[in-house]
Amino acid sequence: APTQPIVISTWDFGIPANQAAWKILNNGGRALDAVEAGARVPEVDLNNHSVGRAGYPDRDGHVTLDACIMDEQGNCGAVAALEYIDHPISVARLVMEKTPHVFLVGEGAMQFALENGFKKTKLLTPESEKAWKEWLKDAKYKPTINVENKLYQPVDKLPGNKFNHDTIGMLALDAQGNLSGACTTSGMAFKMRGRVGDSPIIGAGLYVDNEVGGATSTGVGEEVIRNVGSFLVVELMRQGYSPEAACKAAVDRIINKKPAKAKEIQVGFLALNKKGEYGAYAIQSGFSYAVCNGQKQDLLLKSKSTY
Ligand code: SD4
Repeated sequence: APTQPIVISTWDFGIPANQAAWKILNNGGRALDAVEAGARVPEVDLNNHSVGRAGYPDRDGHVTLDACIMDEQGNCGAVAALEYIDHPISVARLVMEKTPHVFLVGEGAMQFALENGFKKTKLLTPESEKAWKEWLKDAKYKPTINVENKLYQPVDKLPGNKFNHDTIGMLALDAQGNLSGACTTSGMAFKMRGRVGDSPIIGAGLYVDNEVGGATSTGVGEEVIRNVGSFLVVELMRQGYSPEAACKAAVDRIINKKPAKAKEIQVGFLALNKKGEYGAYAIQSGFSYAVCNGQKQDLLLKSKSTY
């Protein structure tokens, strides 16, 4: 039976991303095409320092990108530590569609992208370089929790927000009733060279099961990986949890294992089920998400949180 399409994504920069996805969904297009098109928006937004081009570099100054994508048949593709390519989500999709593999990393991922027509592009912008050099001055290498809604401000107007690490995770349901998801990030700002977070890891940063729903995450990836967060959220929805209740249970899992540490970090989950119901939950306040459907294309909601 035909369903009402919907697309949801993490953070305020999810609004323009959703709108790109919506153009496809609203024309009867496939959720997979929608999430790819949506994720490509922040990937080239030079004001966004946590996804794609202009993302903050690692602590040695290299911008390294992580992304994954998953479709309604359970196919998936991922790239991690990809350098010099500004649409990692599209490379991830090609890994899914054109190789026998799921996950390419580093040099090999870049080589695959170049062989498939992607152009080598400098991803470090003067602004991001400046933020990195600022950070180097008294680098404590301690990521702090997000300060919401500051991502569109120039770096030098972001005191205390230089370690921001926010990812776009997007989930869509199309008119055929099929679900897909995408997740793309430059990872934790000023991370160690070679560090990979949850975002490109199927089951951690993203998971989609077309019978049940999809989930994605943002925040400190290490905690999400340890708890296989997005898979957990989907499995809880399978057991009958609402999207929000499933996200909360996954957050509780993280908090209960390490209560002291959890007070200092942010993790947020976002979920969409097969009926088009959605919800989110985060450790800390300040996690927002964007919802776009036939009624409204630029809705921004605040997630509930424990702290
Ligand atoms: C990561 N979760 O690399 C990703 C990016 C991030 O808020 O930090 N998102 O850990």
